[in-house]
Amino acid sequence: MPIAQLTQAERDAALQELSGWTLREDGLAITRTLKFADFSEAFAFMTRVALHAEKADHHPEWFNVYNRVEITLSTHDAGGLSARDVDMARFIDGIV
Ligand code: H2B
Repeated sequence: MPIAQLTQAERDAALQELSGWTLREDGLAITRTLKFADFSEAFAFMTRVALHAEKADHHPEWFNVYNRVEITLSTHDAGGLSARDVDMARFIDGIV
C-alpha cells in the first residue's frame, strides 16, 4: 500500500519540532549530522537505530566515517517525506 507524503503544512510543523534536522534541497528528505566521541560510540548509536529500523520496517540512509554519522531520512515507498521519517527522527533525537 502506498504511504502518504507529508503535506507542506505537516512538513513545516515537523521541521519546527525537529531541531537539528534540515530539509534537503529537493524537499524529499531530512538530514542531520551527528558527532560522537569516537567510532565505538558512533557505531553503538547506529546499532540502536538499526534495531529500531528493523522493528519499524523503516531504514535510514547514512554515511559514517570514524565519529561522524550523516543521516538522511526519506520514504522510498512515498517518493518523499512521510510520517515514518518524522517518527524515525524523533527516535534518533531521543537517544542522542
Ligand atoms: N525504508 C525507507 N526509508 N523507506 C521505505 O519506503 C522503506 C524502508 N520501505 N524500509 C520498506 C523498508 C519496504 O521496502 C519493505 C518491503 O517494507
